[in-house]
Amino acid sequence: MINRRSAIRLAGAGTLSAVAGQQLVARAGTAELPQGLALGRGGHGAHTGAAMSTVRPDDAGTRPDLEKFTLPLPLLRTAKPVTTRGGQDVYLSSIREVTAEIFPGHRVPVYGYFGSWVPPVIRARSGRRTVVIQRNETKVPVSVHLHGGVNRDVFDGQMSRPVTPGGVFSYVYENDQPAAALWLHDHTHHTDAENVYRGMSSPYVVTSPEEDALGLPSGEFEVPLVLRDGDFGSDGRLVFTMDDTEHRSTVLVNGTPWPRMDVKRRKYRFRVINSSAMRFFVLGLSDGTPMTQIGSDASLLEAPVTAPVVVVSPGERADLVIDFSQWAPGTEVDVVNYIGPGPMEDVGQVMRFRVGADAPDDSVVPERLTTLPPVPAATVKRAFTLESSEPGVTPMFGSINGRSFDMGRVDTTVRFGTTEEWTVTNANPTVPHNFHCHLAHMRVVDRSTGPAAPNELGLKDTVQIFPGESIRVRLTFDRYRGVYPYHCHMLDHGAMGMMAQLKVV
Ligand SMILES: [Cu+2]
Repeated sequence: MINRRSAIRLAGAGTLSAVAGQQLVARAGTAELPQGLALGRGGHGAHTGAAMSTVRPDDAGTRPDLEKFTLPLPLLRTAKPVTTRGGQDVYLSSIREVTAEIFPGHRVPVYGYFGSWVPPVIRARSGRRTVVIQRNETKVPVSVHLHGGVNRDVFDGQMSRPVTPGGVFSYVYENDQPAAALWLHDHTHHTDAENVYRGMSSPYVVTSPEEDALGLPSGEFEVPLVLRDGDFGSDGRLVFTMDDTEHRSTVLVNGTPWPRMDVKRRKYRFRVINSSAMRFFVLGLSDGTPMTQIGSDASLLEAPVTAPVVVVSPGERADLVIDFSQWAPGTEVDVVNYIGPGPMEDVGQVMRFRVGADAPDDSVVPERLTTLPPVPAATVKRAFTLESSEPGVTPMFGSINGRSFDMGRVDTTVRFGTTEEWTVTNANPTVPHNFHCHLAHMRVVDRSTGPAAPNELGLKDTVQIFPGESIRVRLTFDRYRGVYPYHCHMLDHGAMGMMAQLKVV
């Protein structure tokens, strides 16, 4: 059994092979699939393996030739509100089918928030309301979830509240939560895994005066890095095959395969968002230099954590500071990934930094970043077991406590104001999962394999659970009443049924 600890140990040694990666992140997947955009698909009813089966086209995995680290990293622009009056910032986003030149010379169909494959970042302010008017200009139903956001269920972008083609919905986000990098992505019932894969994804950053006062790298030196993988055909189009983790072997950052970024010799802050549907990244720098992690999912850490590897599962974020003044001008430093599946010459490479000239740097990383409330005592205990089909087993399925997702069913009723302790177990022998809860942030108590890692002591909304492992988390439900989902954030697993709903009453 490969557990988290051994994965990290292997990763630290740089020896985690594709074979071990395959054991860790397993694959499956056969049967029919609409090629290109999943337009007019539908007809999917129950979450059964048969309904989700797909077949991979013959030319999948034959992506156009590309020399790694030649394309420049796109720097994400900041979204402009259409109005800032009335104490709120209002943004207008069209969700569209657009074309993108992911591989040079090949324009291919994708989806885009703000009508773009590389959409801008919404920058919200803690305590100030944001309204995002999403216009669905695609031919499929959509639902936009603010991952990590604490919002009323009507604005939570859930499966049961789709915006139909041609429809418009105004999502209201109070941002009554700490500074952190959140993530807007599709959450439509049954099709979210494919919709996100095809581009319905964009970063959403909450800032605060308290964070500003820390003096962290900012402005052009604070850079969102949205990571993901993809499987591409010979014409450069994205190929989606349900639950196929093995073949999504092209690594993209900000929508660009294996990009290069020219950096100055100073500190940068990188907001890493793992927007992959299925891929875990075990990130490091090519020469083993440690990175400084200052935040994770939904808050800063109380104190920075310095480590040579950072693990980010789908939906998780890592707020990192790298000081490039420790390398000579002209040095090339790569971000590498120590874990499969897929060929390590591809999935082991993420992006390259090319260190340039000196630049003034008055930024700091304080030893004390924030103060979090103590982990509360719990009065209710629950246990959840996550399980999916093992690789190659059909029909494919996903379940929580033995039940596949049913949108009409409330699985867990929670009393408003209560703190609960949940023990979440991954029952699979080889397949990793993670666990994401809407509405309430999690505090990690410990794991069956040992204490919580220092970088998971902040406010979490997504936690890794390796095969055979359990994690204990506490959640306080004192913000809103209503119905919210909790699920594995390996999106294909969620779409296969590893999802359930709680109701706060
Ligand atoms: Cu899973």
